[in-house]
Formats: sequence, C-alpha cells, structure tokens
Amino acid sequence: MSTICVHGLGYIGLPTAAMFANYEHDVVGYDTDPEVVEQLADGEIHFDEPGLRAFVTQAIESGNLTVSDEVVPAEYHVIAVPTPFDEEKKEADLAYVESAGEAIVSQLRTGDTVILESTVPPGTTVDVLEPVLEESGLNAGEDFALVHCPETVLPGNIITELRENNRIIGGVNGVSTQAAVRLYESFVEGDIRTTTNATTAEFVKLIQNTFRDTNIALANEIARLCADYNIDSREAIDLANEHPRVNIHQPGPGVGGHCLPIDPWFLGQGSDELDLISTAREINDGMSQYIIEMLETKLGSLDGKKIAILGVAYKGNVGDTRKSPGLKLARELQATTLPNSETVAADGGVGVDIALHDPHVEDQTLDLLDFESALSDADAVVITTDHDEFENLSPAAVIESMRQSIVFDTKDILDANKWKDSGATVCRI
Ligand code: SAJ
Repeated sequence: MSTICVHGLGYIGLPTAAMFANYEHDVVGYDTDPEVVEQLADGEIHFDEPGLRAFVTQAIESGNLTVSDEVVPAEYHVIAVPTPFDEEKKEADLAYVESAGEAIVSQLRTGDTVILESTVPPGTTVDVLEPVLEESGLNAGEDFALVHCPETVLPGNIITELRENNRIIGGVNGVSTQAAVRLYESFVEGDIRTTTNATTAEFVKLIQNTFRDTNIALANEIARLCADYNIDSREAIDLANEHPRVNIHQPGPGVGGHCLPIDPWFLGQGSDELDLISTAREINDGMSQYIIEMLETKLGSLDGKKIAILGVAYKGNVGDTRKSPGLKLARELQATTLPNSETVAADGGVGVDIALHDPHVEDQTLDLLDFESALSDADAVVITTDHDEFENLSPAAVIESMRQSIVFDTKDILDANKWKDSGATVCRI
C-alpha cells in the first residue's frame, strides 16, 4: 500500500485515483477547480462514464480516496491534467503540466516518484516537467523517480480498460521505471512493458492514436471511392478485412473526441515529417463537407430546409461533445447557407433550420431538442453518433413526422433495407 496524490480529477485522473484506492492504496485526489472538488465530495461525478459513479463511491466510502483542493506529500504523484490544443499554432498547451509540476515542488521528497500520464508531445517529461521539479533542489533519476506512463483507456469502457490494457512505462532511467512498475502492477492485469526512455513512451502513445486516425482516414477515402464506383463501402471494407493482415476501420462523419483529432499534431511539435499524418487529418475533417454535398444532391438548396442531426456526442453511448462531428456538421451547414447571417432564400426560408438531439448530452449551451421536436417536419435526418437508442428507431414513427423522408445514416447503424421498405430514402457513407 502506497500513498498517492493524483493531480487532476478529469476523465483519466478520477477513474485512476479510484482504481488506486480500490486496490488499497491511500489516495488523495487533487484538483484546482473547487467546483469539481465540492461535487466529488458530495458524491457527484462531473462527467458521464458507465460504472464510474459506483466505482468512485466505493473508493470514497472505503476511506481510501479523499478529494482535496491542496497537494499533499505522497510517495507517488500521478499527473493527469489536460493538455489543450492550440488550433492556430497546432501545438500543445503545456501550462497545466507545468503548474502541476510547480505544485509538487514544495512537497517533493527524496525517494518519491512523479508519473506523468497526460498525453504530451515527445520530450515533455524531460524538457518541460523535469526542470520544474528540479526547482526543489532534488535531481530526477537520482533523488526522485520521474516517469511517463501514458493512459490508453477508451471512453465508455474506462474502468475495464484501466485494469486490463497493457501499459507502457518509460522512466528517465531504470530505477525510475521500476518504481512506477511497482505501483501499476498492483492493479494492471495486462502486460507491463517498459522502456528506459520517457520520450519513447510519449511517442508510442501518440503513434497509437495516429494509427487509428490515419486508418479511419483511409476508410473515409475508400468510402468516397466506393461512391464513385457505385459500390457499398461497408460491404467492401468488410470483405477486405477477411484477409488475415488487413484491418480497415469504419468510415463516418469525421473523427471526434479529445484524442484522435489532436494527438497526431503533437508529433509535429518537434518534427516536419507529418505528410501522410496531416493529410489524414484533413480527410477526416473534410467529411462534414462531404455530407453537406450529399445532402445538397438529395435536397437541392438547403435554404429553408429543416435538417435534424441525431447525435452531438463525439461517439456512441458517451455524453462527451468534444470535437463532435455532429456539432461540426451543424456549424458548417449553418455557414454554408447563411454566410453573413443575412441570406434570405427565395422561398422565404432563412438559411437552414438545424435541429439537434442527443439523449446522452446535457449541455445548456446547446439548443438541444427532444426527439419528436427535432424530427417534426424535418426534410432530412442525419445520424452522426452510434448511440444504442438510435439503432432501434422505428422507421414508420420517424418518417411519419418528417416533411421529406431522407435518412442519412453516417454511422451505418440502421437496417437500410427495412427503412427503404418503409419508404425512406436512405443515404450512407
Ligand atoms: N471512429 C470512426 N471510425 C472507426 C472508429 C472510430 O470514425 O472505425 C471515430 C469515432 O466515431 C470517434 C473517433 O473516431 O468520433 C474517436 O473514437 P475512438 O473510439 O476511436 O477513440 P477515443 O478518442 O474515444 O479513444 C482513443 C483510443 N485510442 C485508440 O484506440 C488507439 C483510446 O484507447 C485512448 O486511450 C484515447 O483515444 C486517448 O485518451 O488517447
């Protein structure tokens, strides 16, 4: 049993802190946001993740997890703070990593271990975090252990993956690496792979997400090719994947979340070699325009039309809207039809009427409608998120309330034949 201070109680830090606590470690979860600390102390979780509430409650009720707005001395400091992306510069903002390091300085003691879990550009642990921590007068690798251990969990399945996924641990030296191995082996059931280079561990995390993003871009390009050859992209990809060494991902409305659309750019922070990788990013980002073009082919001018977008979460069965393809589509539809917010259509319509619906998202800043209101008098419905709720929609009930029955299933979750038999015009990617 070790004492641990987890810095940052977000999507990764909170489940990680609860995991340590549920494996009998003595954990303090620290967050700079007093609202987060207060909510957690009241048993409230500030984001949607299956099973997390019970898991955190168990940790708190056992007495092993406490939340605090102060950093405490601990054998292990685990940093899981955000690394926001600057869209203009295409760079990571490392201010939270630096301030987490600064907060540790006064508490750091000989023999402690500092572990960075946040996703960062290669070199951050050594070039950014280490100098901050050494303001304590202690030396990394000698007086204290310093490690990068990337998280690899999939939102929607975080608790299982925290326990079961393999982990990569890269310390600044062997002693550091082994100190972190001792902690993670207390709960990780997957393999623990080590490297004595923190930068390698940072790089590995980024190329994992880059692999997935680039693969999805290939799938999206294949889908656009399939449209030109008038063949079904999903069938073609499915058949291609019969080959034992082929694993093409699924096309869709674009790639969302805080990882895949961002991490590939982190690789470019210290290198100019992002040719294929940046093209893949552009292909995935271009899917919203592709959908708009397909809608225009079906509907003619979009001015005065009502389009219902089902799904503003970035992926199925989560409530997270970060870099949501559904919201990107909505913004671009608006911009296409109302470039100066003043265009008035000949038929009297003003721009396109966009109705958003998502049963998983609670966000007062978005004008979300209930299902019936979103579909009522719609000319087209576009499914942008593969929530379970959308899979079993009744074609008759949907089409009945629409003005035109165009159903654009960008995630391929509907039974297209059933919908066609009910009179819908079904479009897919
Ligand atoms: N998507 C597709 N086609 C696919 C698969 C996904 O268009 O075939 C889209 C999704 O709809 C979504 C986006 O990609 O918009 C990202 O979803 P995801 O499920 O691929 O990944 P994330 O962002 O939820 O989580 C990823 C995971 N990385 C990998 O699988 C390599 C997760 O394991 C990481 O821990 C996480 O990033 C992270 O935190 O970095």
